[in-house]
Amino acid sequence: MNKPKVDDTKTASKLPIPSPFERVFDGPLTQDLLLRPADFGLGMLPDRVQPDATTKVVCGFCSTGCSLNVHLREGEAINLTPATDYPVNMGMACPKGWEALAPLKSNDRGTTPLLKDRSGRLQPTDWATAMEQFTGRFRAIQAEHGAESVAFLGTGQMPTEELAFLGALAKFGMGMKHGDGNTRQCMATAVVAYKQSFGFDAPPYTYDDYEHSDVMVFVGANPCIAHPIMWQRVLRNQNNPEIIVVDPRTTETAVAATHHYAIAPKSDLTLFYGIANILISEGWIDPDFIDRHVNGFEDFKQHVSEYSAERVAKATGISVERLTYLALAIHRGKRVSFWWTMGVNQSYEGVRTAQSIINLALITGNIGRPGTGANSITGQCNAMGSRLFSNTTGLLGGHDFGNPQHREKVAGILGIDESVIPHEASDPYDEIINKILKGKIKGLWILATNPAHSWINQNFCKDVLDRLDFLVVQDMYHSTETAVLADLYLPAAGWGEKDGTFINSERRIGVIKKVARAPGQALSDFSILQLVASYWGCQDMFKDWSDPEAVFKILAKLSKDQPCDITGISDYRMLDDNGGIQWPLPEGQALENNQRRLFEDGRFFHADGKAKLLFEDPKPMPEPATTAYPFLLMTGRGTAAQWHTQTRTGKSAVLRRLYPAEAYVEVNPRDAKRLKLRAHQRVLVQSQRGSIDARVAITPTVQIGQVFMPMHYEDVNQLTLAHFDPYSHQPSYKNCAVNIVPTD
Ligand SMILES: Nc1nc2c(c(=O)[nH]1)N[C@H]1C(S)=C(S)[C@@H](COP(=O)(O)OP(=O)(O)OC[C@H]3O[C@@H](n4cnc5c(=O)[nH]c(N)nc54)[C@H](O)[C@@H]3O)O[C@H]1N2
Ligand SMILES: Nc1nc2c(c(=O)[nH]1)N[C@H]1C(S)=C(S)[C@@H](COP(=O)(O)OP(=O)(O)OC[C@H]3O[C@@H](n4cnc5c(=O)[nH]c(N)nc54)[C@H](O)[C@@H]3O)O[C@H]1N2
Ligand code: SF4
Ligand SMILES: [Mo]
Repeated sequence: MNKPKVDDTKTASKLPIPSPFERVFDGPLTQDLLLRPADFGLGMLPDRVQPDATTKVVCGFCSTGCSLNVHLREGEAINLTPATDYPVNMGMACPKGWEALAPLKSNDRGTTPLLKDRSGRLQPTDWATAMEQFTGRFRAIQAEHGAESVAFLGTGQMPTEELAFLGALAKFGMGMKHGDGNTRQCMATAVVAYKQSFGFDAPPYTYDDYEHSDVMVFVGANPCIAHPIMWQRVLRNQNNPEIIVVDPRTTETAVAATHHYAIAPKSDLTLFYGIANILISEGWIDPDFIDRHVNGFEDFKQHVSEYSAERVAKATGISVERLTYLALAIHRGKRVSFWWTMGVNQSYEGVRTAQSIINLALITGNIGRPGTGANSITGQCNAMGSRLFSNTTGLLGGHDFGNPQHREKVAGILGIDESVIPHEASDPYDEIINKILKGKIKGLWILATNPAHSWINQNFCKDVLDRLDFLVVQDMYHSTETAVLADLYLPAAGWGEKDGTFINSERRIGVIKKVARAPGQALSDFSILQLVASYWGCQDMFKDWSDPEAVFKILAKLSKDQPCDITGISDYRMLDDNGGIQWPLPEGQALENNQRRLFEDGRFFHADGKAKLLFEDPKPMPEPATTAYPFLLMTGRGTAAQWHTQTRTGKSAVLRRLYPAEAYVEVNPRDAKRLKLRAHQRVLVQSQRGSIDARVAITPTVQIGQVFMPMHYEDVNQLTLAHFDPYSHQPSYKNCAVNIVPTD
């Protein structure tokens, strides 16, 4: 593999160690910081770490949040091993974690900013020109079309400090009203479901719950592939648990489970209403818990009474006996936990489906005790940081833009004029795309996400991005499907090349550190944000946002008195010394237990302290299979070695050996026989929106009439149908109609 181009004058320096964690710019925030080489050096490691030592860093891929021991020589990472003394992974890591350093050394890393020339080619430029262009063009667009005509799209893969900086800079500093992130594609449904049901976006569990349960129900989740180290925690369970997997496909997780419910796609809502009906009619519920802690039971009971076992069996394809068995298993379990992921969230009725799972936990009193919970598994390493602190849908720190007291509090703590805080949440991602289409948004800043690959109905998405007057893309690589569309590309440092914190699935805040130099002139996103602030002229607003740790302390202040209060966490070192810390930890509370779950006192976050049962009738699938498009296409994760759009995992030779190089479509043997398809044969997979090449993989893991494609291959989203949950606006990636045509 080629070595990245590196500017020797900059990488040769071994700077003194000024503070425990990275201090990129320690001088005043002026444009001459461009001349300061600090961001290009090393030596920003915790002061107690010797240059030839080992330091702990949380993994930057999935939300499990494993800790990795990074081994250093002369202050620079040479390899890593999973940490044995971290409460999350206990010495384990999946292939992505083991290979986490490999993607940093790739010859398509951005080493200078790139600006589109008159002929439409991206040409190298310097940071000063890049910043002048960026701020100049965005200001010009705003002057002509109003402040709202520029927007941003962020990510769940940058540290919380950078996300908060981005959201605050864009909205309070640059006057943007709209910004969203890739967590819309991922967690929005869980966020809305929790907010409505519990009064706050609050996944209640701790990973120890995997080990305490005696019944675990996984819905639309494939942790063997997507969260392999969480699955290891399941395997450590000593209670001989029943593991029930609800998934149309016979996934690796379904095979490892004790029971697999291969339901018809998108029949989950009906299934769980049916199960609730059985539980209620059999008296297999917890009336005392309901009475004290839950609102809406009588209406819910009435609603589910219409879901007879026969009706549910017909809709789901699950026999009445097996439905009864599922209810009985939940009833018999002393500690029942429910887990869900994208098979639920990515749906046109995802919020109500997530709530149908939450409702089961509530009516059976399976929440707030070890081994229980209605538990949404998060996706990306910092999806939760983005949920609480990105300043997009919610105001910094889990606050509401619409709440005047919240605006006053945030303005006071940040020392900013309250008038710069918008009174409404941002438009969601799909609306931002619509507004570009309608010409209302003309400038877009995309950071650490790759929508030209990952957004739903890709051709449309690319057409829309093409309409922008100015597209800025900030990414580690200049080669991503989105970066190549940019008018201005900004080279970013990635995980391992900067400091900050991530919040994992069990609300644990963990530290990432700079253990490698970013190539060439690539800067941490944090530094790029400082530059933008400076060139925009709003650097005074961020004078206290001097480095990631300073921002962490500001965010802790903002969290005061919120359910996610972390005022008791003093600094990064405290996080590091304790194996990460779960929110909440208010000031004055001792950290007695580092495996904490929410709702142990039965108090939820609604004003009356009670949770709500929410429900609604299921809707028909918007694009069912037809004669012309006879298969239902599901998409999702392919292997533990592939990460999303593959910009990072695709760079590791080790990982590349662990998955097929070409896109493939999984087809049931009976369908294959009927269509006379051979294994590995080339086919076109066609939907009403696109037609893509793939190879056939014949496997009984998909049901007849259904096919599956991993999302990691570039073209897959050309097929998907852009439709969304009405409450969460999350795309429904896992259901559209396709046809398969052999081409050789
Ligand atoms: N290796 C790897 N790990 C990852 C990621 C990655 O890209 N690669 N990405 C991370 C991220 S951001 C996320 S969000 C998570 C996603 O983690 P998961 O949600 O576990 O992964 P998916 O494969 O997207 O979807 C899970 C399952 O939903 C099923 N499904 C589809 N339709 C339905 C339905 O109607 N009902 C039910 N019950 N199930 C259905 C699919 O068959 C699939 O097996 O993984 C994280 N971990
Ligand atoms: N068909 C289908 N599509 C899907 C899904 C599905 O199940 N099916 N799942 C959806 C889900 S759950 C998700 S989360 C999305 C993910 O979709 P994306 O967010 O588009 O996927 P990634 O490949 O993770 O993109 C992250 C980008 O950020 C860059 N990057 C990484 N670290 C940094 C950093 O520190 N700074 C900067 N500036 N850049 C960085 C990477 O190089 C990469 O280009 O995909 C969604 N798309
Ligand atoms: S399970 Fe997730 S956090 Fe752990 S090593 Fe793998 S990708 Fe990293
Ligand atoms: Mo995700």
